[in-house]
Amino acid sequence: MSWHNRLAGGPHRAPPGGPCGGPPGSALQALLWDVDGTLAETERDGHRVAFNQAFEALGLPWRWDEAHYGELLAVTGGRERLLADMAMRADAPPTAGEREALARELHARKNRFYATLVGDGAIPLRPGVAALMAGCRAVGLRMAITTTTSRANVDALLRVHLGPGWREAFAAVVCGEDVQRKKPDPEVFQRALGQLAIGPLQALAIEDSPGGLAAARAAGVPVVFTRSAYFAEAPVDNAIAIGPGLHTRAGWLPPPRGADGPVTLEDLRGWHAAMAFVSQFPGPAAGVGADA
Ligand code: XBP
Ligand code: MG
Repeated sequence: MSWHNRLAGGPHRAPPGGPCGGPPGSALQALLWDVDGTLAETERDGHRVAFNQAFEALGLPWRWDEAHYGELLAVTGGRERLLADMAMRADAPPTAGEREALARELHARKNRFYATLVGDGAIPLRPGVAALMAGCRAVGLRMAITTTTSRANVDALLRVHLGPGWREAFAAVVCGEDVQRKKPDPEVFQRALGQLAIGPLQALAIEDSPGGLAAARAAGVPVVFTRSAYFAEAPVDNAIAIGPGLHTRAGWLPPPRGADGPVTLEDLRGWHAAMAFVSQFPGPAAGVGADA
């Protein structure tokens, strides 16, 4: 049975007990933010556009339309995505070495175009994101970035929307260059948990893609799934809550209590506390973090 079905069914509501209703040690201590698709719709309107600019700059006839890019998102990592696409093209360089070199050049150029694009403010934060971040900061709940993209790309996006001091808002920032294996491998989450010195059940990941969800779950971290444009219809299982975006409580499963309005930290705490009593999530002792 899927997560949201279990929770929507009601029998697994958290009984009174430890902090937040869960067993001792499982109270929410940090929010782990994905970037692409979660903080902003950067894939369709940012990375894809910039990849096409890079193709054009190198005189290549290749262009990725929205539908094809959606298929390519099954491959995480921009350079890896280029290699996956080349593997299917008759007009790609014949040797692996040449394809590697071309992918590196294209990826570097793509990132420069991407930085210009987001630096111009062309891609806003998704509605509800800034308010939820502010809510976390107001009560001192720690936040981290857990992403497959590069630190430079995160910086380009967040300095526009949160200011040049954006880094101070996050207790940890773990990016693509910090890991050996990108999502859906759990490494990015394991590193973030280590830096925060917490166990996986003390964290909550906000993700928009099945790959990101799988990565978090493989690290034992519960996930709130905020659907992005590319994953509006994707089958999602094993998230503690699934909804259309953080800007509204409408359409979320399980439904948050209270009147309509944006998703709040209290809503996240409610989902997180209820999670502790669903059997898919073992007790805190099973975690991989510092207190495991
Ligand atoms: C994001 C990615 C990245 C971006 C492009 O996944 O898979 O590859 O598409 O960025 P997530 P780079 O949102 O799960 O972190 O070109 O820097 O890889
Ligand atoms: Mg994402």
